[in-house]
Amino acid sequence: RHRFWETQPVSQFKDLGDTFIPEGPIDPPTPVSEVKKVPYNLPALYEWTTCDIQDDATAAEVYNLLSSNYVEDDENMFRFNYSKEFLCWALRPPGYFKSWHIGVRVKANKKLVAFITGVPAKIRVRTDVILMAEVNFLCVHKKLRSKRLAPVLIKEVTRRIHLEDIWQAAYTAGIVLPTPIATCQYWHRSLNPKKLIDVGFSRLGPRMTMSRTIRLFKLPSLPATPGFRKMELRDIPPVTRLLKEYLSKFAVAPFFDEMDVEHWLLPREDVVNSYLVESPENHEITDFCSFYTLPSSILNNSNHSTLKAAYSFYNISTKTPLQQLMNDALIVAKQKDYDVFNALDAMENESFLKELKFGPGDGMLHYYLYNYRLRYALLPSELGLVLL
Ligand code: YNC
Ligand code: MG
Repeated sequence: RHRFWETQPVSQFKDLGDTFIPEGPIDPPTPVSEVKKVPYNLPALYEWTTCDIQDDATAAEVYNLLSSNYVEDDENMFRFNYSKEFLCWALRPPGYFKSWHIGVRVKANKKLVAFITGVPAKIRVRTDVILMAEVNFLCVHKKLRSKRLAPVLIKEVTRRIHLEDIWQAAYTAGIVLPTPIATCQYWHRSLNPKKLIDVGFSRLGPRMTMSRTIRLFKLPSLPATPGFRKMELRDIPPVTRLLKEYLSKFAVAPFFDEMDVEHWLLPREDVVNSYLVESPENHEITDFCSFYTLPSSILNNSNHSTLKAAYSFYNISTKTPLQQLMNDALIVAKQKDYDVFNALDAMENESFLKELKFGPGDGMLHYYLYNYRLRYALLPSELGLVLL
C-alpha cells in the first residue's frame, strides 16, 4: 500500500503495540563517510537547487511556489499562504543548514517546481534528548503531481541530514502515513464571525442569526490579567526557565535553550506574537502565551482574498488559569485584526477549547518521527510539540 514508506525506517502499522520490539531508534547511525556523496537522480528535465531564503529573489520564488501549490483544505476553499518573513523565520533557527533548503528547477527555464526543507531541533522523546531535523514545506507543483517526485525529495533531504550526522526527524502531515506518534485535531475560535461565514469557513449555527452569532463571539477590548504584556528581550531567561519546566511534563517536546527561545518566541511583526504575565507585586514572570501568523488564501471569493489566522504556539500557566490566559490571547488577536484563532488539542489545550468557544474543525494533523519507534501512539495531551 505504501510503496515508498514501506522501505523507510519508520514504524509500520503491523508493529503497533508489539511489546517485543524496543522503543527507540530503528536503524543505528552509520559513519558520515559512508553517506552517499552525490544527490539522488531526478527525472532528466529537472535539477536540484539549494535555496538561499535570505536572498529576496529566491524567497519570492519559494513564496510563489507555495502560495499557489501548498496545502489546501479538503474542499479546496483555502490554501496556506506563508509569508516570506515567516519562511525566513521558520527556516533560519539557530544552527540551521542552508543545504537543507532544497528546491527542484526545470533545467530549461530554471522555474522552481518543487521544495522541501529541514531545520535542526533538539527534541526530547521520553528521557532521550535527540538532535533531529524538523522536515516541512514539502511541495510539488500541481502540474507535476503523482509522478513519485515526493519520495525523491524526501530521500534527498534525508541524505543531506545524514551528512550532518543527524539520524532522526519529526514532521506532521494531514494524511495518514506509517505511523503517527499522535493524531491531533484542529479547533477554531471565530474572531470575525461575519467574514468567516461569508467566505464559507464557518456556517451559521442552527437557530442562530448573524447578530446573535456576532454577540456570541464578542470579546472585551483589553486583556483582563494584571501584568499581561508583550514579551521583550530581557524576558528570555525567565521564559526559558518556565518553558523547560513546563515542557518536561510531555512525552515528546522540544528541548529549548535561550537561543531557541530568542529565535522562536521573541515577537516578530506578523510572524510570531508572545505575551506573558509579570506579577505586579514581585515582577516574577508567571505565565506565557504565544501564537504565530499563518494566513490562508481564500480561493474563489470575490469579496475577500485572505483569511488572517493566528495559530496557538506554546502556552504556560503557573498562576493565571490557562483559560483566562488564553482568553487574553484571543483578545489581543482580535485587537490585531485576526479573523480566527486556531489551536490543536495538544498539550493542555483541551482544558480551554470548549469554554472559550472554539469549535472542532474537520482537519486532523498527524505527527510522525523518522527512524524512531514508539510502542503506542500518544494522546494529544501527551504531545508538547508544535510544528509550523
Ligand atoms: C506527505 N505529506 O504517501 P507511498 S506536510 C510524506 N508526507 O508514498 P508522489 C507523503 N509523504 O504512500 P505527489 C506526503 N504526501 O507510496 C504524499 N506522500 O509510500 C507520499 N501537496 O509521491 C505518499 N505538502 O510524488 C506516497 O505524490 C508518495 O505528487 C507519492 O507529491 C506529494 O511538508 C506532495 O500537502 C505532498 O505538494 C509533495 O501532493 C504533493 O502528490 C503536494 O507521487 C500539497 O509520497 C502540499 C502538501 C505536504 C505538507 C510536510 C511534511 C513532509 C514530511 C516528509 C517526510 C519527511 C521524512 C523525514 C526525512 C528526514 C529523515 C532524516 C534523518
Ligand atoms: Mg510527483
